[in-house]
Amino acid sequence: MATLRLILGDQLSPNLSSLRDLAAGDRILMAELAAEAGYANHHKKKIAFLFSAMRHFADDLRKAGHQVDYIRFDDPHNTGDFTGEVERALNRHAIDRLVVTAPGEYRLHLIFEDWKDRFPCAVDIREDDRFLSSIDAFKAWADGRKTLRMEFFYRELRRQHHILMDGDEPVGGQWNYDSENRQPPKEGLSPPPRHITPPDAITQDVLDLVERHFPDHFGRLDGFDFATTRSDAEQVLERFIDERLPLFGTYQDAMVEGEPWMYHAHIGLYLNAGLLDPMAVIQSAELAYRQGAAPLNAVEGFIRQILGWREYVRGIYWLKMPDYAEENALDAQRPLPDFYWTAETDMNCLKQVVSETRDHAYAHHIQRLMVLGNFALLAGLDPREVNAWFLGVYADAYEWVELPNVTGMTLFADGGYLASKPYAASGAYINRMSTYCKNCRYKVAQKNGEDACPFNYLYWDFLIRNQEKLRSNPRMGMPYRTLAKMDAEKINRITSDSAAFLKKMEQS
Ligand code: DLZ
Ligand code: SF4
Repeated sequence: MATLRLILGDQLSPNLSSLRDLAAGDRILMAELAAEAGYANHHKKKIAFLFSAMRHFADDLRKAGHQVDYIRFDDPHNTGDFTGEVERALNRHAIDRLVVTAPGEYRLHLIFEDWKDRFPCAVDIREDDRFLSSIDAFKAWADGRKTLRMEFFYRELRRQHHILMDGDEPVGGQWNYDSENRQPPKEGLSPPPRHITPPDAITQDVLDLVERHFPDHFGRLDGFDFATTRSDAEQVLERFIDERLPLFGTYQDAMVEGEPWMYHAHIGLYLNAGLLDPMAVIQSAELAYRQGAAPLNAVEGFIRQILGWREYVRGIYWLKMPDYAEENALDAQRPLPDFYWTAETDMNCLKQVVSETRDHAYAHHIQRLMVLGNFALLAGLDPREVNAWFLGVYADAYEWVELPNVTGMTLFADGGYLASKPYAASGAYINRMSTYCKNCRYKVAQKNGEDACPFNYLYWDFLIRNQEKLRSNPRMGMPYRTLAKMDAEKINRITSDSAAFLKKMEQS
């Protein structure tokens, strides 16, 4: 009798817990599945990336002498979901034990737990220990705290893993250097090109398959240049550390029309699929600082995203599911407007960011949070629809990371559990941090009327609509004091401009 080891599309790591104690005669199962490709409107490039990375990973396992059952998407016997494929594998081989690393999404957690009763063999679901904090450790940290703030969790992990520490003190004397970051884009800013990986024969096959089978999915497939192997992903990382990390911190929030990558690493998709290990990435960045190749504000800011934020949102996800997916604290009900799919809108910031998302299955964090997310928050878009969109369109998105970022951080739909205040902003923020406004049909300096930037009146309309829920938030004191001083006529103009804009948006 042998063990069947199931590996999911985002578990492409040789040190995966389900691959430990691999013995001669064991079978590894990987499958390209309709259910996984179809539970969200996944971007075509995301599907192509995962299928190609899965095929490369399977080839590496075979080269290392392991027996892999790899079920291709167009295999006529492919049942389309994990349960069906495990069932078929159990019928093909003499198996007495199924081993799988815990999935990254709650919907699969429920299905995998169900297997314990369903299948005749033993089912061993192992911890996913590719993270720097376990789910149990996060729960213990969260226990008894009323609100959870990333900054304190991050400091503990810095100490625990001895990252950017001088003895017991943070390097440089501060934990956080964001005061030196977040500069607006400078005139003529020209980030160095990122590393690209031309498609090999495996990727080309997958691109043809995705073109044939997923014509209606969101996004463009042409120009696919993502890494699909560990070694290529490492090259992407190396090139980022050498060329763009030094200015990453300074310009991490800046948005420049026609520059989708800026000084960002574009490694989230590799980390989240298992092609890069978080600790190795963190250590490479720290080494760059120790060798004087990158400044502390950049390195600390970059490491905080991985050691702090990424671990923290995962902890929140597993702490709060399944209820977290239903949260809608601001009772937002408006359907997602079509322009999130088509990019057809006169608001240039949204047009640019949706277009880049469509072309690359990527946008950076401020484009997501302060353009797409900010609009969704101000317009009161339904969190379920906004979550479904973010889950599909980004190559790095899985529910464990997407849901807390959208429901908690972006939409304040958890009522302030994750974020201390809503990230609501008027057009002035987008104008300061981007080059979008100068090419926009709307006037960012205008507050009301036909030509006014919609973010301007929608911002105040949001505060008016939600004052019962938000006024007592200490971090919202300033805008509510300003609102209290507004005369009735001004408030009338805000609400009527907003109503007219939103009505038109719903009708188009
Ligand atoms: C996202 C995704 C897609 C598009 N396709 C597959 C697939 O065909 N086979 C597979 O094993 N995994 C796929 N995935 C990743 C899974 O959806 C992912 O493992 C879960 O969402 C848990 O994070
Ligand atoms: Fe966006 Fe307003 Fe600027 Fe236009 S003017 S790009 S809508 S922020």
